[in-house]
Amino acid sequence: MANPLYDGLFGIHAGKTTPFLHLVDGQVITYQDFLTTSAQIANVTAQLDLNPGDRVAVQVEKSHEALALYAACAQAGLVFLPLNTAYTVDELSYFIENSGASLIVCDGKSEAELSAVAEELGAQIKTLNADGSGTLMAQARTMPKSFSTVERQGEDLAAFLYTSGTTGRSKGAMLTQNNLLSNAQTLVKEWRFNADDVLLHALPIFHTHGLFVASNIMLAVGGSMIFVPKFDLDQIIDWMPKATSMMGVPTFYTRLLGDSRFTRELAEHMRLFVSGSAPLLAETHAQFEKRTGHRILERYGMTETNMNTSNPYDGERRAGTVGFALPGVELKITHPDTGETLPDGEVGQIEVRGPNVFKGYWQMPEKTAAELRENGFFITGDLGKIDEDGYVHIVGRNKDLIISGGYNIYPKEIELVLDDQPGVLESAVIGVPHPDFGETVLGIIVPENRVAPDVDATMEAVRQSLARFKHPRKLVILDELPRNTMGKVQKNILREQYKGMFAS
Ligand code: MCA
Ligand code: AMP
Repeated sequence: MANPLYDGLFGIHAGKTTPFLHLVDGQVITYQDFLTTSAQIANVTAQLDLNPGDRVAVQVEKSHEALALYAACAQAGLVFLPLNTAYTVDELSYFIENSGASLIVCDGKSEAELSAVAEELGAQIKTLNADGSGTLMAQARTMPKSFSTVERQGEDLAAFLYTSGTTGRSKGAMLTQNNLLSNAQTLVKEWRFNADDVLLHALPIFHTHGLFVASNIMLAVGGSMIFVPKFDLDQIIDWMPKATSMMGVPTFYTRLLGDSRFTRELAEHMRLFVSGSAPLLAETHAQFEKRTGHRILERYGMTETNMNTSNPYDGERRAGTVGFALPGVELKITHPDTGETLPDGEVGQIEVRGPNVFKGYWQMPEKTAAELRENGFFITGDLGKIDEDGYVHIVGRNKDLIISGGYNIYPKEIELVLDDQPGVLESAVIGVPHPDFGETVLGIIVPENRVAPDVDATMEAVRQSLARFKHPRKLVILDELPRNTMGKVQKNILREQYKGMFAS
């Protein structure tokens, strides 16, 4: 094949006039419309002199043109680098510089600030707004409607997704064409998707879940998606009768359960509800079944690996577990110190190997070597066990990570900002239970000389540098942090102490 990812997900639909995207304003984008737009965008990248392997950093609202930009990158052999729309200019500058992006595509609202960054780093810049306006599409519309697909191999890079680290520096996870394509094809089979499926798509398209799981699956199978710009209960409830399936983070399901319009009748015709990105409480699973008669199918994945495990489509979907390793994926539980495989039932670190596992972190060989073993097993940083029936349970994390509403937050990144503020001696950031987001961020600061620092000014500094979803929902002042004999901050004690802070 000339370009496995493009051919396997997009090229196969050439000439099809069946719907691909149903937009909430009633517009329908057929497969051929979509491919025409993506070919026109690919022609723009050629005119900008981009070469295969160049990175395209994209921070735009969800739209059909934004998805077509992903297809265009695949067709032109470019590396697609989607970025959370909540990121601040500080955060973006790092990603753009670290990836060496040749082209930045951003919303018109960010153009002025990002132009300065682009100029400094020698990148070109185009705009794409939520309604499709902006300089990218203005140029694309003048371009030929077909593009000669650039030849690529399965091992060539298709995307970078940045994932933060325990040191506070984000790492660019390099995903190959094969990583993405093989996982989508596996999931199509496992979850029984077919061309008649209509997926209710309310996830953002800048992360694995909304882009490489939801969108790639529907592309692989030739189905359609109801493309909702963001999770909005009214729109979800309005559109659900037209869908067959939905994918979401646990917050989607708890919010639906909190709305009396979400009834058994509304969900009756649905074929499948999938949950992932964060733990689904067994209680939510049970409530959902009671309300709708459907058992949510929970699966487990990571940016670096796409999807690793899934509960069975047929067979028992066991609450509180993430099911079994997907076909082609090997999963083992190992001792965190020795790396030896542990017997079933024992808790250890989860390691995975398979065609889904990424190639490494961009320009970070030491970090790659620390997490991706030479034998191909990736150390996930999640702690788990395999029960007597083979179901995988995630029981904790061997990494300092908070997952809020499906977004990952690395405390170190916030602590670095807090520690820098006047009057702050040191800080600890922890995740505590939250009824809507699952977990939320709590910041604990220790003042210098026991004089309380200016909390408002400290929060303002956080706002300047970090995306909203990372902001501590509260800052608590403590005289000192609990430490063990080695001097390490005992976050478990703090988590226990503050666990009720946001309880419902
Ligand atoms: C928005 N806000 C958040 C979050 N989202 N705060 C904490 N955690 C969040 N997740 C803030 C906003 O800045 C705003 O602040 C307020 O909350 C409301 O914003 P709004 O845009 O209205 O958002 P929302 O409706 O509250 O959003 C919640 C959400 C959204 C729908 C759950 O976060 C979402 O779509 N999450 C999905 C994330 C996802 O796709 N994760 C997959 C990653 P203020 O209150 O000040 O106005 S991929 C992954 O994890 C792996 C690979 C996997 O296995 O899938
Ligand atoms: P990310 O960095 O966005 O790739 O997030 C990956 C992390 O999300 C995993 O390492 C897990 O800690 C977590 N995760 C994903 N799916 C699940 C799930 N179903 N249950 C519990 N944790 C999950």
